[in-house]
Amino acid sequence: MAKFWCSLCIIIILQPSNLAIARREQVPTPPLPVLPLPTFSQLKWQQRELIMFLHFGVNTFTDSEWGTGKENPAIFNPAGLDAKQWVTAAAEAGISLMILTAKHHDGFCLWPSRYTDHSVISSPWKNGHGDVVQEFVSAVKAHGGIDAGLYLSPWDRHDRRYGHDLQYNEYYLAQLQELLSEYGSVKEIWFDGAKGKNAKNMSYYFTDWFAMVRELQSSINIFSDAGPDVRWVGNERGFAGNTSWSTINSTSLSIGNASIIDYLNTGDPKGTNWLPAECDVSIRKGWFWHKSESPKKLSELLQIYYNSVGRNCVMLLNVPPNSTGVISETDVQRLKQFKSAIDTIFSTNLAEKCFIKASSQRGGKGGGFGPENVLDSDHLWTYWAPRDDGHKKKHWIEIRVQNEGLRFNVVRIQEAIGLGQRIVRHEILVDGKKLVEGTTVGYKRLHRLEEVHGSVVRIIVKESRGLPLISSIGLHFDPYWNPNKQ
Ligand code: FUL
Repeated sequence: MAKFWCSLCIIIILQPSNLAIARREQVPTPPLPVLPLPTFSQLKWQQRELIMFLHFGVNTFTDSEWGTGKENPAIFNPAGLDAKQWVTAAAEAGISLMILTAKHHDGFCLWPSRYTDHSVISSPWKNGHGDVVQEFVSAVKAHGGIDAGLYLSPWDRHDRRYGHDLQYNEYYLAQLQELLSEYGSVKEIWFDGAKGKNAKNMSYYFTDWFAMVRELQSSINIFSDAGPDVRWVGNERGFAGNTSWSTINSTSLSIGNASIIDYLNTGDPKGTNWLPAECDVSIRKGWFWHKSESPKKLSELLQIYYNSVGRNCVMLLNVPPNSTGVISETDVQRLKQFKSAIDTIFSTNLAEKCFIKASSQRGGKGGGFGPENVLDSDHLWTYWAPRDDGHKKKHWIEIRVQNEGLRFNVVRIQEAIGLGQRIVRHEILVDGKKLVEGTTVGYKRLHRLEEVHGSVVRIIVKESRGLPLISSIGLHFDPYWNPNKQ
């Protein structure tokens, strides 16, 4: 009998915690990912949205774009070089990563490399004691919140080792080691596939280069036409494809191959590699500063933004320092306008004051995957997930305003890409009328429309890889957009 009472006591004591465990087992879990997934560094990169490119070197002083390699280092003398001013301009534009051309095709090195005299050492700037890369990384570090990236051109028109596979690859690797071990943390390295038609034959040992980069920098992203972390978008206008997958098959890619530009531009829903595209474009016509050029109009920059960031990519905007060594005031002003325009458009989300409803939700009400998640400030890890009912293909989410209607001309949709890029096709209906037939969404999709007045906006996912997971939705008004004037 004593045994019986004892067992009963134990059962009574254990029961509440058993219950708690049982209850916890009922909390809906996140769905399985759809592979491939981004790495931690690729996710960070994607969230930057805007990166600054800085083309600077001997071309800045010769009014040219591709130096011959025969430039006399004596021409390099940016008497007022002020890397802090570059960083301030970037910070004011909301940019968190800046990439400097440490060496362009002309072979002139902006740092005092041990392996060549064709560098700042032989220039009159600071009597040959200057180091632009050092000034750049120090300014970035001093500012805080901004990261440094470097561009090291594989094609080198100056160095005599170019064209001799072993010697040049060793030279290039030696320079990579200098740049990636002596200047602190580097978050992106740019391997440019460009090479002139009559350039010497040369095989680059990319496998060795990439392995060395990974060894020296733990959280770096490697850019080249073909990745391995970030791919080229296939043009220098800053435009991603209307369909834009972060996934692609790396085995179909190679560096400097003109026949793959369309594939690079759109990516591949069947791709087994996560390799998102970066859209490089210059604020001016040229990549280097030229006295005769001026920055693009605000409307052009905004169009590029919509076609890059708004198409699941990152915009890499080149802002070239001038021959004094600073970013020209015209460009600084244009960057400020650009930032202020983006803030004006996106700081108000008209959907926030609306009711939100969805076709279904994973785990039911209170399960953590409701449609209200698309209106919070997290654009990655809180999301709406529909119920997994196997056969049902069309999932939708709806924004509804009760009294006065909505007036907007931009729809923003974001997927929870941490669990894979999924949406293949979607539609947007306003008050029952179809206004958009779209394809991919990805990290961010922006649709610019003619001004819309309405009260019910429904986003229908027509096709997706697995369940669609939407992390954010915005309805915005862009006062700079005039569809009839573009
Ligand atoms: C190209 C280069 O040839 C241009 O000069 C510039 O650096 C651009 C970003 O990449 O391939």
